[in-house]
Amino acid sequence: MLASCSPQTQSDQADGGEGAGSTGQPEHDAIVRTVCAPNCVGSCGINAYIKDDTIVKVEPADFPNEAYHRICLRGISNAMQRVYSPDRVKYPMRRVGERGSGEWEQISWDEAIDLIHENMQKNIDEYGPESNAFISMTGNYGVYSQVMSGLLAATYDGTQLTNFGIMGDNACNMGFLPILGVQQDASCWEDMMGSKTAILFGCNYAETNMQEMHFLFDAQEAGMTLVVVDPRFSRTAAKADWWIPIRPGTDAALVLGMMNHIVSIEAVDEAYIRTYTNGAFLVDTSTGALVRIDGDYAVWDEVEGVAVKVAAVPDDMKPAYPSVTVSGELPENTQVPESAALYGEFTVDADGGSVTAKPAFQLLVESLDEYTPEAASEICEVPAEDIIRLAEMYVNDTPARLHVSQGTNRYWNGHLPTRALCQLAAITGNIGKQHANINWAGGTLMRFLFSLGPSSLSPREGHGASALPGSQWYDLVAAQQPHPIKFLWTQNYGWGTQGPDRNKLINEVLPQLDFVVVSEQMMTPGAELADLVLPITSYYEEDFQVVPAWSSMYIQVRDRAISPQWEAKTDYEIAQMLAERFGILEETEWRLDAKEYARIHLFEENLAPEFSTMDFDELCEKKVLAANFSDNYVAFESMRFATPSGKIELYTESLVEFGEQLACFYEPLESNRKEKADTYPLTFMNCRTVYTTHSQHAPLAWIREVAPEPWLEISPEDAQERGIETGDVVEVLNDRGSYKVKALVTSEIKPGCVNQRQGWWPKDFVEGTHYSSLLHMELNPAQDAISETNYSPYDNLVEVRLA
Ligand SMILES: Nc1nc2c(c(=O)[nH]1)N[C@H]1C(S)=C(S)[C@@H](COP(=O)(O)OP(=O)(O)OC[C@H]3O[C@@H](n4cnc5c(=O)[nH]c(N)nc54)[C@H](O)[C@@H]3O)O[C@H]1N2
Ligand SMILES: Nc1nc2c(c(=O)[nH]1)N[C@H]1C(S)=C(S)[C@@H](COP(=O)(O)OP(=O)(O)OC[C@H]3O[C@@H](n4cnc5c(=O)[nH]c(N)nc54)[C@H](O)[C@@H]3O)O[C@H]1N2
Ligand code: SF4
Ligand SMILES: [Mo]
Repeated sequence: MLASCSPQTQSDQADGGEGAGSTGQPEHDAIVRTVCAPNCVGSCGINAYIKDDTIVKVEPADFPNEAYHRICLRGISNAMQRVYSPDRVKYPMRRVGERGSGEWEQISWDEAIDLIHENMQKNIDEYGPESNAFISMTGNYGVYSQVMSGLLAATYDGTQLTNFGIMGDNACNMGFLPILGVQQDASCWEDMMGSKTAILFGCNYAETNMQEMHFLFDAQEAGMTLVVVDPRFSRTAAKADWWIPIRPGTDAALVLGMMNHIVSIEAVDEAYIRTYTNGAFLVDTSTGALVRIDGDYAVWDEVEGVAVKVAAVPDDMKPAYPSVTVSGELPENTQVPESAALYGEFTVDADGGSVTAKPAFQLLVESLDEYTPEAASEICEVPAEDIIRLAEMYVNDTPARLHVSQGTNRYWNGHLPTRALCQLAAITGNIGKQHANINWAGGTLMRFLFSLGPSSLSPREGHGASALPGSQWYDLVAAQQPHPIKFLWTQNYGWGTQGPDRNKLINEVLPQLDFVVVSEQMMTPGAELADLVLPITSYYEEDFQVVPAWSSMYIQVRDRAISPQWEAKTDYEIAQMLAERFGILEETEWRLDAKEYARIHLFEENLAPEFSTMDFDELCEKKVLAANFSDNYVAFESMRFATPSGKIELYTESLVEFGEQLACFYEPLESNRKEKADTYPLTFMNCRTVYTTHSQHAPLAWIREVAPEPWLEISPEDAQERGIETGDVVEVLNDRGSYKVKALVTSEIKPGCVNQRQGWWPKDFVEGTHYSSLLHMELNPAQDAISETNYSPYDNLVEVRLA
């Protein structure tokens, strides 16, 4: 296929070019602006210096906002070492020995495509098209790589296994959704300058958003106090003004304790609660349902002494996420009167008869009764006086911002901390406020993916995917339910290291699959278990890709810097080859090259005007362009919400049956206070490390120089009890499995939990064991009611002993 956007090479008399050693630059024929984006949040722009079709150097590329001008050791090692690694998948490889035996034969691309076609067609004929299943993950932030499973499933009426739950990033989303009506949002990083206080829950930005850490430093220098809540003295905690160690999985209790204190000192913003939330809405105390009068919501008018109606904001006046655009004045009947009660109990003539009702905020206050700072302290192991100090800091040292991220999200109850934080921000009037707000994720990445509607993702008219929850894929395949699944094709997914319960995967799931295809850059632990492995281009070889960012409001395009290595192809090209083999290329959108597909289906048809109004040609020419959000974007600025009422829903009617109508706390599934802890007393966390993005960089030589091997972080107290010293090989075990690793005894981790940095491969551990064998994938019914159970890799009890 032809290169798409004309390569923006600079012929650079000014800074070097052939033989211009005097500038300090290596000899090069061209500098190509491209993007590094291995799901590390950054999406750094990269200038790749090319000599004889080989990368000789990379450096940060210019950005319209120089605050995003950056690069890191992972990015450099990726360009210089991963691209040229002997472990790249070089050719299509067909398994010849037993699965996993490592015996392969090289085949041609034609043979590979024939094999896929033959297996898919056989399944279509014998079991129906949905027996062919597809899943993509996040290894490449490029849009095509992330949506490829959806595009393929839609083309061949196959099963798309959704990826958000099994990815493990969905719990914070499920904290946001009920109360704010969107899965995630955050003010832009620039908004931090001007904050007086920032409180981070489960965010290790210094390692996982290292590219953004300078925004925190700048704000601190300008007077912001940084507080980090984390069971570990993380790199971010090390830079904080105050580190608050917490028992894993208990942040919701801490936040409920803060709220209890804030209510008791009357520091809530009543006018804000009345106007922007459903706090004044009456709730039928016998059923938990919101009171309706003539179908509208109701509030108690304290001046008139009667219940009055409040209408929901009409759907067309709410922002349609991922867009934030709203128009029109809100109708009078949607406004809550200033005299609406927030407290009390009333008898109300509602639809269906007379009921006893209380304002939702009254119920919220009552729900906090059991979370006095002392009671919360007993749960989360943060001293009560610290909970009080933190609460007072939050309401007094303003503007104060809350950040939540994945550390809290990886427990079975992981949606609850975010829910509680949204509630805390709402009752103190902080949502939608500059330099304040509740901030979770943000940037363009998820917005862009969520703004691709059916027309963007349906390359073949009249055909479509059927979705099954990826969080259940092991069980569904193992049981061949709700229908046979015989073929699995994965892209962009390191499932050999990144998934749960390795023993179940190998013993119960894979045997049910007749044919497994893995599209990969490297021979990963997942690829090793496949029947066919397809060689995929690196970022530097892709001919065209659209790359949003989780960190900024920019979109970038990537085009080819060097020729594809060996026989690598892009996921897009492979899909085109398959369409041709099925004889449908010309009748489907696969006939378009990747750039034209993007122009029409990713941009013109994009559901969010913030993206659809971007000038695609200008984007291709400049390679980086801001999406059309406001400068210094502040999340929820419109103060309209895509919830049923159009307001912040402190009270969620649809979760009454789960007892989660208001933020609450329950112990993690495998809490270190439950009975199981008698046998397996330690919470097993697997946080990220700055040295690798998931499984991608861990094997690279330059990374190995600074992070040569994995280790298990364990506190001196827990180590001493077990006679463990730094360097000892230990066995980490539970009822699902075990693995062996060297111990690192460190006071940087709270007693009662241990941490294994994630991303290492089985071959990095003693005897080829792997921590994924310890991890469960239990479903959570409340999460399934909101969206889809989140994989909770830190919610696993283990014991550690000398091996
Ligand atoms: N270098 C690097 N960067 C990455 C990635 C990578 O693999 N490597 N991965 C990217 C991806 S996909 C993601 S999802 C993000 C995730 O990035 P983060 O959201 O930062 O997630 P984690 O590293 O899982 O955890 C953050 C912190 O939460 C703490 N923590 C653990 N349990 C709890 C708890 O119960 N309460 C609280 N308050 N804190 C807790 C951990 O000790 C850790 O320091 O990082 C992205 N950035
Ligand atoms: N135990 C445990 N498991 C976890 C987590 C955890 O904390 N602990 N974190 C979870 C989280 S938050 C996330 S986001 C996931 C991440 O899970 P993954 O996205 O699976 O993680 P990676 O290791 O980056 O693997 C991606 C693979 O995609 C390949 N790849 C890169 N570019 C392309 C491309 O263009 N096409 C194709 N076909 N392949 C490509 C890479 O070579 C790499 O092997 O892991 C989850 N799993
Ligand atoms: S690995 Fe991440 S931070 Fe490093 S250069 Fe690449 S995108 Fe940037
Ligand atoms: Mo993630």
